[in-house]
Amino acid sequence: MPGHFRKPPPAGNRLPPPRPGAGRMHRLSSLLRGVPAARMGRSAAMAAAAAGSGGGRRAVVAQLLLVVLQLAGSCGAGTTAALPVVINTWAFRKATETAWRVLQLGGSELDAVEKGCGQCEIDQCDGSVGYGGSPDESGETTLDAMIMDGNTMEVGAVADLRRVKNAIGVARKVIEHTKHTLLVGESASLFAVRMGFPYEDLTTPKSLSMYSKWLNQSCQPNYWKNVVPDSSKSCGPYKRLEKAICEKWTISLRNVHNHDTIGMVVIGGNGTVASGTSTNGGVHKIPGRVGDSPIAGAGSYADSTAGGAAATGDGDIMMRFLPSYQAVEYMRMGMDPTVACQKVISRIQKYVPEFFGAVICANTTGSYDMA
Ligand code: SD4
Repeated sequence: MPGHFRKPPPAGNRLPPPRPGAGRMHRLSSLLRGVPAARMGRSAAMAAAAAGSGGGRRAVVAQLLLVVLQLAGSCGAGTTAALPVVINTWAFRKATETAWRVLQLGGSELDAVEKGCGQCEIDQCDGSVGYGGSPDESGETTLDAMIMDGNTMEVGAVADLRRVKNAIGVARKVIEHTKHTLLVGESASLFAVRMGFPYEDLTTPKSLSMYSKWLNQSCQPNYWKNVVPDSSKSCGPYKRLEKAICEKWTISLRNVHNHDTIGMVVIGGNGTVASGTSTNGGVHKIPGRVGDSPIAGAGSYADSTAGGAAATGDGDIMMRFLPSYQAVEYMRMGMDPTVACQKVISRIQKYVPEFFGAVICANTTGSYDMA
């Protein structure tokens, strides 16, 4: 709870204390829906999209950045293009290049996704990936990540991972060394330590200052509803309000400024698909909250017989619709990535018109797009 900064885990689960101190790009293409790239004044690696068509509803216009690396050929929305392809959400170009390099050096598609997203964990991409970002209500940074092999349909994922930086690396170990799919919380951290990952503090001066600022502004905004004291005015601890007010779908705190999960899809030269995500979730989330990113079919999905997709945005909403799974299924039915992505977003908008989020889609021929 607010005010109880970094409460230690229950003794039974407690981990040892943190260790002290502990191709060249042949074609870089930008995608754009609605606005010519030349007018954007951004790097050619980036694209901006007007997210949300909304059919007459107020469109949520957001800058969504997408980076693509592709071997050759004419790239772009709905076109058939050359393989391999590395595509990821947002302007995390270093992550894209890292994944690309892995492929060039003969690594697998899964290796490329792991190292590409891992690069963002190191770089703390936009503060929304890796350590030192999105402190929860107790001030702690926790991580969600997943990785999926589109050949075997194996998934490895971790959620609410604490005190371990390389979340997608741990997710990969879930595939390699367990028969499970998703490990969570303190137990995921114990697993990570067993797998040889260092145990480190994920707090930084920046995350501490975000946390103090939030406490000083009466814990606003937060994710509570139907509680006393009134969560729109004061900090907790909260109790449930006996007579809950029936609320409609509400837009959560996330918008373009405070969420930038990396979601990556890699299509190898032979059409093998792998995908993954990594994030530190939502700022000031309630401890224990897990978003869409580590959930197969929500955060990302890969199927070498159809394609891959990954999502970024308001995970509390997105995970209810399994957008990545749905996009891949649309591509399996023969829809091109443009239509697949758009249909997924439209379906969510039917229920939550002001929802903020995006999906990237790529099929096994190397066509890609986003909505
Ligand atoms: C989540 N989808 O945890 C993630 C956060 C995010 O861009 O920012 N996505 O809800």
